[in-house]
Amino acid sequence: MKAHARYRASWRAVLTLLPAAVLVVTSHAWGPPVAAAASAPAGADDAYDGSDMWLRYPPVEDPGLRDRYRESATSIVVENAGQNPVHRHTRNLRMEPGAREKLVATSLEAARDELDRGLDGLLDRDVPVTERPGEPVPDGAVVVGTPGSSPLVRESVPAADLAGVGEEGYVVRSVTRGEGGYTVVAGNTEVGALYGTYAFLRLVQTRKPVTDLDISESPKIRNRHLNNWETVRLYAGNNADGTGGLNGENGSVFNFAATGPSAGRNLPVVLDRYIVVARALASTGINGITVNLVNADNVYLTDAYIEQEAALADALRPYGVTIALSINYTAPTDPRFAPDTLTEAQLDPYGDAFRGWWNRRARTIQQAVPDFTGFTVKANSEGQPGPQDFGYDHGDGANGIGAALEPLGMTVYWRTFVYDADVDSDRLKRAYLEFGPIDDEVQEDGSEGRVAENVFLQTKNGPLDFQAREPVHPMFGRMENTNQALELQITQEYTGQNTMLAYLGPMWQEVLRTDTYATDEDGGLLEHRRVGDIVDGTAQGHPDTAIVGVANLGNAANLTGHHFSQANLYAFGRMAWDWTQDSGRLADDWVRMTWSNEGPVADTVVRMMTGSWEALAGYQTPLGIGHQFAADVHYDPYPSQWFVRDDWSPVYYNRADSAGLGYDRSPTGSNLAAQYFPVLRERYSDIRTTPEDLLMWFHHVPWGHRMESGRTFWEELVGRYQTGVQYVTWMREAWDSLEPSIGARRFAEVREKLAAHEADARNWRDTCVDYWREFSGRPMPVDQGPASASVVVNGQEHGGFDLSEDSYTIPVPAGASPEITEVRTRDPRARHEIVSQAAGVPGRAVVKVTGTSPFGPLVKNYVFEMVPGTQ
Ligand code: BDP
Repeated sequence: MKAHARYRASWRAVLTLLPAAVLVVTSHAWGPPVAAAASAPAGADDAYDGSDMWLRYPPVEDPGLRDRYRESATSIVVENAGQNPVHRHTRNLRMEPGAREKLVATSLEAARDELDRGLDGLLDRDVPVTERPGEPVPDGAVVVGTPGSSPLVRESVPAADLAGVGEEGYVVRSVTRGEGGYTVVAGNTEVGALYGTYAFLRLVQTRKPVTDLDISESPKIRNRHLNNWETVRLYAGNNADGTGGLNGENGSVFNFAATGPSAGRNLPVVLDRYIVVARALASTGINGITVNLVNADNVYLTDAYIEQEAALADALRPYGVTIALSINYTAPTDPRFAPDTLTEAQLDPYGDAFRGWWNRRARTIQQAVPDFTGFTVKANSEGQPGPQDFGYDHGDGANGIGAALEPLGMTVYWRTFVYDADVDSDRLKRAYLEFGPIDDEVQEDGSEGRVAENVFLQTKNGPLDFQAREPVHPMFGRMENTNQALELQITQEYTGQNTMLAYLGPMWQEVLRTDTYATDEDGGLLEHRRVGDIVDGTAQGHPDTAIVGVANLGNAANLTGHHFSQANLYAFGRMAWDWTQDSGRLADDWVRMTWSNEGPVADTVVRMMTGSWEALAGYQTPLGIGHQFAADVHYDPYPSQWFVRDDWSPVYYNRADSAGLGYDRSPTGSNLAAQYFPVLRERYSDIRTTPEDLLMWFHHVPWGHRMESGRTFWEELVGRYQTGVQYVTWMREAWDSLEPSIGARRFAEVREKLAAHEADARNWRDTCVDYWREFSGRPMPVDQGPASASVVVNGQEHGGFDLSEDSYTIPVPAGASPEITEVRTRDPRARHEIVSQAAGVPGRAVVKVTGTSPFGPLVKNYVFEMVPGTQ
């Protein structure tokens, strides 16, 4: 017992070292940006480019803490690591010349190598790896395996304990033995053990205790997938404009057809970055990826490409990541498959020809990729062909392909992103109007719902299209008889692309925790009915479950374009595993793994992240106004634009007129509200009960409408734009304060982005507010908001400032002093600092006011031009 007691005692010491910030992400009194820490962390590597994502493993800085970790990780024991080689189709699978990464043959090898790399780095010493530790296992060993691979695991973790964590779960446990002890990381499968390994490493990466562990984890959702849109909406390509194209590559993370200097870098050659991606996905529990764009090119179904896909699948397989493909509904007519092609007349989803063709193609794929997941289908959407072109509906089409895949154990992910203008004048109602009746349909056997068991309907979180904030899609919970997959967008198409720092964890948390108020057949409220409960199957008892993220991976050095976009991939993966996790906690983990474990530094970066999405929603699309983006590119504002079709146009969504702003979807308007369950239906139908953040999704809000703050809608609206920008100013300044603690390259890259971010946020504010003003006819609100202040010069108070302005003029009488003698903040909690006084008249003074908003700190830098004049 002695040694173990010693561990415990030392851990008490560790705990006192751990900053309380680990747990208090949301409960801060917002302070000024922290003063830079005295010593740069070991991770502050000036040349580092972000290419290891959150799996970099720089040494634990504190020597005392490092020593204690060393005692808890003296050696790595993975018995029979090579025992179960995963399937490998590609004989000549090989890494690129000069690769840093390497191919492994089993998931236990992946686990062993990750532990080796991770502990060597974190503990700053060579931690020995052994297959056969001898008896007894050394104190401090970390033992990884399954009951099948490892007698030690079998001895250490009772079968009943492991039984509870299922196929992909894990147990991480400290085993006390005599005076010492060791740690066991166990899964029922090798992939489960791999997930447990990452969980163990994460404890060290985030400086948590690793003694007295007793962790049991299993995923809440079975299929945790990415959709890879290759080069579309990709902001992580490695050339200057972010779209790729450098060195013959097209910007995509995976090379199938690179040319020129990169011609030798196509699959089956495996690039380092694929393995980094595989490790990163496994570290969060993502277990599948649809390789190609939803607007699918049939080339991915050709034999030559299948060979390449098989190579990719081979490389990813040890990491528990399977592949799938997006398909085009009319692929059978493509001459590239000659002589095995169909005519259009044969595209009857009930016909043997159609089903047979898809079955043959899928079987061909399965021969090369035995764990191939299935197909993602975008049909009758945005110009893609589908069953409706041939007289059938979505249910017929989905079931036709489903039937072809069923004997192969594969699944169809049929997307519900459809908005046929003939269905309803309100785009947001269309998907449910098309899919709802298919779900309600009574079948010959008396059951309800036509969609087959091996088909998921894959639905975006909101009814429009990945806006920064939307109400949840009304289909969640209302498709009782159909498997539903939730689709989230990780790539930041509408959330700042690769310029704006926007951490989307809080948005997904809001979505997943939204109460749908779903009811049972008798109208009683379901016990579990949040969106997450629907998606994980507990609400309505669906056995198969799925969540899908549209990925942000490209060929940029840091893989995601903006360094902080890595956090979105990370948070998606962790939430896909367990959607109840707190987004602030996940941000904290990611920051510690990626940037720094110094308390104040980590804390500042976490604070920058946690409010960033709410700020973005504020300066882009506040109070529930949807889609004000310039057509197509979806980055800049263009509220006055009418573009090709109504439902792609900002004016269609904003409905600006002299009465007010917003789209009436209450019973007096399109009545989208009626598509929700009764409680939400009522709530959204009434402007007085609609949450303000969703106000303009459901109502045409009068300019003078009284808001909760007491302000008019117009004042509140302008205030939202302003506080959004003020948060970005705070973020930019907070980042500047971290310079001594962050490696030079990444620091500079983020700084440059934050400068552009602030300028673009201002552009959003000014473009939108100027346009709305034409309709509201109301004066600009002055001196409102948490960062409002007035100043006293020469005994006179000057206020009435429009917070959208950059500078203000103060007249100073001849002979009087231009000195600011007092600053009066409107909000008593706000702090101020006179940054500089005017040296004379004319002259310039600067006052910084730091205020507080519900989502974080705000900074307004008032620039005063002192000019000659009378007061
Ligand atoms: C929209 C994108 C478009 C995608 C579409 C989709 O602008 O490029 O193809 O979603 O989800 O957001 O299919």
